[in-house]
Amino acid sequence: MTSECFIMRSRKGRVMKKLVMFSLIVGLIGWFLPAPGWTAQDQVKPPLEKPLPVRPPVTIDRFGPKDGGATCTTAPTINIPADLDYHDTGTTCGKGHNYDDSPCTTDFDGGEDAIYELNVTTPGMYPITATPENGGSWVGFMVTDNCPDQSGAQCVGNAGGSSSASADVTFPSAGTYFLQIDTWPSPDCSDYSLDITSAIPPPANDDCANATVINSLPFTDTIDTSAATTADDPSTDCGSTNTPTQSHSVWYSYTAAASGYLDIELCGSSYDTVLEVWTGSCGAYTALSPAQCNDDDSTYCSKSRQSALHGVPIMAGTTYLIEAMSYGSGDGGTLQISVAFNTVPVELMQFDLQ
Ligand SMILES: [Ca+2]
Ligand SMILES: [Ca+2]
Ligand SMILES: [Ca+2]
Repeated sequence: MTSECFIMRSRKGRVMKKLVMFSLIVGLIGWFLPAPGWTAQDQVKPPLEKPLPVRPPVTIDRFGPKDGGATCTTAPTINIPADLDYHDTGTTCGKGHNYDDSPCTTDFDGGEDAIYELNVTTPGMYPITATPENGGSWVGFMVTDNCPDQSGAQCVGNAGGSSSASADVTFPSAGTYFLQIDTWPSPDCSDYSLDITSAIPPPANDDCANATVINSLPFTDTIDTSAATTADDPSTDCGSTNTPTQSHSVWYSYTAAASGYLDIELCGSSYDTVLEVWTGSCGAYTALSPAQCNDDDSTYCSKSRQSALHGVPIMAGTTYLIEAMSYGSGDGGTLQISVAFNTVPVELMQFDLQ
């Protein structure tokens, strides 16, 4: 290598070193210089996040789909049987002590009350239960055929208890009724649940059109009339004259094989009965002359409220309709009926024996 070449290489090396140093300095200055538009606040800004969607406030329906109303005019409607089986939760607290003289004459109307309107399209017997909830107690219910503060409102059914109130309530006809849920203070009010379930089927011979046919005598039958109704029943010639009159009726029919007399007894029944015999046809009832109707028999029945008819005159070929009822707004129960035939009235037979 010549000395000139050595000098040339030495100069190139120094130039390269200077270029490298310059590049490093420029890079460091660029690193620390702020970007255009930079402010000091940018340095403390949190990282951008996607905003949460705005949701409507959630309402918790603590007291079920309807809850009772404070008064009859604000009462929600329960359609019977369309809304069955019906379940609701509610409270009487805060609804006011608006009704305290229920026609059901119970002490379970002394607290605050919640009211439901019952729109009954199919009469019959429906189980109703009111149960205290959330630590409540002594809840009762009363069903009436009008708002309980209206003159002439009648009790249709009621129940009460410390832990539950249940009753099979019979709606005698289609129409509007009111259900009052209340307490026997204390407590003055309570949360509750309400259940109304499907109708208990009535006995097969509930209606005259489905009367049990008596083919031969003597005849006996025992049935439960608790769920029997009074649809299309005639006005009776004896028994209660109050409203409602007789209830829980069942029907038997007998076409007389021979002329003579019928002896009919309901003596073994478990409830206060009423008995009448008709001719004609269902819906076009004709009372016998004189009317054959009995409320309380003291000659043949050992109990005090059961019914009997002896010596009912019958003519061969004529169909007789026998109607057995529960007195007034009674509950019905176990009916025991016996029908016998005599050629002479029992009274005359007894007379002959004397
Ligand atoms: Ca009350
Ligand atoms: Ca009936
Ligand atoms: Ca009676």
